[in-house]
Amino acid sequence: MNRWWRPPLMLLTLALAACGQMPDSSLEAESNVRPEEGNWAFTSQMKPQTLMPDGINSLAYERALVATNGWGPIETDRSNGQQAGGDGKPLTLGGVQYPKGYGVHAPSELSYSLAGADRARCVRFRAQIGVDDEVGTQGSVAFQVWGDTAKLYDSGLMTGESATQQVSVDLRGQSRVRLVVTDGGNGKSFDHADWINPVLVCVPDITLSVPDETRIYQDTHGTLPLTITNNSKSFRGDVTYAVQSYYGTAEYFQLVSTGTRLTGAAQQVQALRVYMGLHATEDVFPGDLVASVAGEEVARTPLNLGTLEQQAVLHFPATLPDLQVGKSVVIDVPVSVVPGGETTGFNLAVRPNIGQAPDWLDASVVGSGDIPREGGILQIKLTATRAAWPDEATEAEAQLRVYEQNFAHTYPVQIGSVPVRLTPADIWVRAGK
Ligand SMILES: [Ca+2]
Ligand SMILES: [Ca+2]
Repeated sequence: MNRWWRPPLMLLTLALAACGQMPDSSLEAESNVRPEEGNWAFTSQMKPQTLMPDGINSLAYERALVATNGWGPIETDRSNGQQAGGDGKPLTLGGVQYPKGYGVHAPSELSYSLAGADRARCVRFRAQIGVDDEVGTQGSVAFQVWGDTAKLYDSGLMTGESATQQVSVDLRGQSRVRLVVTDGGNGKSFDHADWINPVLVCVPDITLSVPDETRIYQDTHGTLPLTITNNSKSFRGDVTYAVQSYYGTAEYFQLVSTGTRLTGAAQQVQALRVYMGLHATEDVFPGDLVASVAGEEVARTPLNLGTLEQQAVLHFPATLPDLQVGKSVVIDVPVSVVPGGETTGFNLAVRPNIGQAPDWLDASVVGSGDIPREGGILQIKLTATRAAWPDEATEAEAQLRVYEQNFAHTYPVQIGSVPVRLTPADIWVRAGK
C-alpha cells in the first residue's frame, strides 16, 4: 500500500554520478524508488493545511503530504541542482529569475491536501512551468496536475527550449492535488523542472439566498433582497455578483449592485439594486445569481426576476357636468402613478368611443397629457357635437376606459343630468410613456 520509500540518509549521500551524465540505458522507466539512482522521497501524515479562504495561498508555505524527486531532494525557491539539498541556483526560465517556487527533477511528485482551514474551498491551482535554464536546451519532461484520481492537466513534452507555460487548473470536487513531472518517456537525464509561484486559490464557504421570485417595475430601479451566509468567519474581503440569464441580461435588466464587502459576520442581508429595462417583455427572466471571490465562483442561487407594469390610476369624478351641444366642458381627473418613487410617469391621451356614432362626441386632453411620477391632474375636454342622438340611446350612463400599454382598468362613470342623451358611450384614455 505504501509505495513511498523513505531512504536512509546515508544512501542519499552516495552521489554515483551527476545528473545528466548517467547513460540513459540505466534509467529505464520504473515505479520503484531506487536511491542509488538519486531518487528521493518524503511522506508526511495527512493533516489540515494552513490554506485560508482569502484567495491566493502560496504553496511555498504549505507542507506537502508526499514529495518524491528523481535527483536529490526537491528544492524550495531554487533549481534542483545536484543531489545535495540546497545546491541549486535561482529558479530561472527563459532567462527570467523567479524568487518563489520548487525546483524538481523527474520523476517527481508533490502532493497536497486541499482541506483548508475555516472551511476554505480550494478551487484552483496556478503556476508557471518550464525546464530550468541550468540544463540549457536539454531536458525533456511533462508537467501534470492530478486530482484524487484523474489527470486534470498535462503540459505535453517540454524541453529546455520550450517557452514558459502558464498553468491554471480547476480543482473543484478534489480533495488533494498532485503535481507530477514525468521524464517525458526518454529517461530522466537533465530533467530539471520548475514549478514557479505555485498557488492554490481558496475561497470562503458562502451561500446565497434570494426570494423565489422578485418583481421590479419596468424602467425603474428595484431591490433584490439577498441574504449572504459566510461560513468562513475569518474571511474579510470582497464578494462580487453577476447574473447569468438565459436571456440577454443587459437588454432586459442590469445588476447595479456588484459587490459586498464581508467583514467576518456570519450572515448579512443586502438589498442588491437592479435596473429593469423598458424592453422587458417577458414575464419572468430565469437565471442564476453568481457570487465570486478572487475571480472564482463561490456560490450561486436561482434567480427569477420578473417585471411589473406601472399603472396610472385615474380618479374620475362621480358625475360629469351637463353636456351642451356645441359647448365644451373640461373635467379634472386626478391621476396617481403606481408605484411612485422612481417610475417615469405617463403621457395620457384620450379619444371618444361612442360605438356606432363616434363623431358625436369630441374628447381631447388639455395640454400635453404628461403625468409625472408623483402624479397630477389630467384635464379632459368633452364636446357634444350633435343635437340629436339615436332614439335607442336613452341610458344616461357612460364609461371612461383607461388603457395603459395593453389594457388596464375600466372606470364606470355615472353621468348626471345630461340634456343630450348619450348612448352607452366610451371615452378611451390611452397612456404611453
Ligand atoms: Ca539539489
Ligand atoms: Ca526526459
